Amino acid sequence: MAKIIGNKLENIPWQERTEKDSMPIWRYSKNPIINRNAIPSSNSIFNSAVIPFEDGFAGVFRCDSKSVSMNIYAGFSKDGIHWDINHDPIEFQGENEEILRKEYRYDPRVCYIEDRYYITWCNGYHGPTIGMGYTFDFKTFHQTENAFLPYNRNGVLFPRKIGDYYAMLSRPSDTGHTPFGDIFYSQSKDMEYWGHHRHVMSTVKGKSAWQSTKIGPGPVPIETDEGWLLIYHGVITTCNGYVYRMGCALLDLDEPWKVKMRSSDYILAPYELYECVGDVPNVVFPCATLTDSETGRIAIYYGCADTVTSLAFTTVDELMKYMKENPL
Ligand code: BMA
Repeated sequence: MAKIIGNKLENIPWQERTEKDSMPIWRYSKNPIINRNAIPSSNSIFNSAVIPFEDGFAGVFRCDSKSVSMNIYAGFSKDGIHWDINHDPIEFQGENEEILRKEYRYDPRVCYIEDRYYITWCNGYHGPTIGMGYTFDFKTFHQTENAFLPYNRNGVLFPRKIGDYYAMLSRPSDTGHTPFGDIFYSQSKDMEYWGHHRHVMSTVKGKSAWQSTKIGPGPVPIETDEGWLLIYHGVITTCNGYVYRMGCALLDLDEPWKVKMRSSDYILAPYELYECVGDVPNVVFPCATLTDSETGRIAIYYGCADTVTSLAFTTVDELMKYMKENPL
């Protein structure tokens, strides 16, 4: 039995699996938990990140507006299911006007490291790159330098230093809808300059075609005594466009660019109507998890069809067993 290394979270949102649920991940019965019009200006709210905060939860949400511009908004919840999202986007403070200039912001991740909540997102700076900032209270937000040159998406921090370095996964890309993409690992002494890049994993043709076009890291990796559990998205190109599914892998604890296990079968795919129908059909896109080290429970937050936000559940044992039974 693998153990999650981390905090207990007694109030983790949770629902037991039912007899109907045959996959390693099962959906919350009242999905979606956030509808497209949850704030007055929004066209869609999806691909968003949550984290334990005070006696409840906080989050950073991707809300695309009715003019279809992409921005990120703070939100709060007592139970992780019902959310109050601010009606105004996050305004960052910072040293550098050049960096604060906003083109677009989307697909945020939130990671608590040492004393603060770091936010990474896909940031428009002459094309997409990884924007970075932090907050202590989800009220005042500070923006720091972009982590990489354009073009890059899906910057996901590890929740602690590994060796002497802070660590981040990302997926180098292009300016458009990127028909390629592998996951890479980068290291930093100071959270500003990133280097010592390592390749982590590639797409798979043939045998595991759901991840044949591109793959990208999803939520902040979950530390276990057997390795870092990584939930990621995998994409195939079909005659009707891209289809986004979810997979999982186990990365080495000390050298996370080394993949110890990876499942050949996906762990979640667009089956339900709210995952198949929306602004971009057939997309499930995970950006955050909550975990409870006591029970091994994992709650996954994921965007559906680029329109709404949903919740699904699993445990560390389910995912480990699935990877062992369906190895790549
Ligand atoms: C990716 C990103 C995601 C989105 C996905 C499917 O390139 O833009 O935000 O969910 O495409 O449209």
